[in-house]
Amino acid sequence: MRKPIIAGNWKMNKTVGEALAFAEAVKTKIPSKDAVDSVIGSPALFLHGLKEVVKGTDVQLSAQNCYFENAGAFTGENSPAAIADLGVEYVIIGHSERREYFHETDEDINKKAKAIIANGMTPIFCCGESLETYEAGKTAEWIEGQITAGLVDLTAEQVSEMVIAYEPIWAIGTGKSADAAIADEICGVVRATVEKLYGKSVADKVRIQYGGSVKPENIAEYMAKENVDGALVGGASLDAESFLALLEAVK
Ligand code: G2H
Repeated sequence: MRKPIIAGNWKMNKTVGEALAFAEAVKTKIPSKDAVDSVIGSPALFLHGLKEVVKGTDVQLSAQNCYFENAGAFTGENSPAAIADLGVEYVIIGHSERREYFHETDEDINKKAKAIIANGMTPIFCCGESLETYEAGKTAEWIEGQITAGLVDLTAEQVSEMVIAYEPIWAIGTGKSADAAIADEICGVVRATVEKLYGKSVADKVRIQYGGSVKPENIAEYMAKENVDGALVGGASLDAESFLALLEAVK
């Protein structure tokens, strides 16, 4: 049995005050960690303060990116070692917005995955296809390519502990979600790719999220699918009541 994992991805939203107020509002209301992993994916700026607020509760934290070196002359970047030192559990990598606007490559994402794991955190590794690729019927080969390139040189054990998020780019923030059958099919492609690379026991263990316009009203349809173990949620994770409703729907 794979434990569900719901991760909010706040993207570049909120002020420190708003972030801390959100954490105060949800910290005692979230379901037990035994039932579901509840993760807030916050801008790096707020992680220190957030950790202070949620310490001792079942709220877990994620960064939305990091660099692949732990220290050095890399102006403006965030060190995975420093993020881990805060007690942060996850880092989102390879989100389509990072790939598109910040030109991140599969190779960069692979280096980040290794650095995150080396620092004892869990990567939430994103993959997903454009509308053009989807309409050309090339989604499966695209996803297989992103996963194969992104996981280079990772061990079976490391991959089995990872979270992989499938986010079709055409469903992100558009209000146009891929329906649950499509999400299940492509999350199945993710699992099959992991099986091809690492074997069945790793594929059975790795957790796969669907992301793209997930909200409290539709999350149950996705979670009912065999290959969907959780959700990476943007817009609907920004409001505390909505975040709690997402978690309530899956616990
Ligand atoms: C996809 C998702 C969160 P939203 O980017 O990663 O955002 O739920 O707003 O589509």
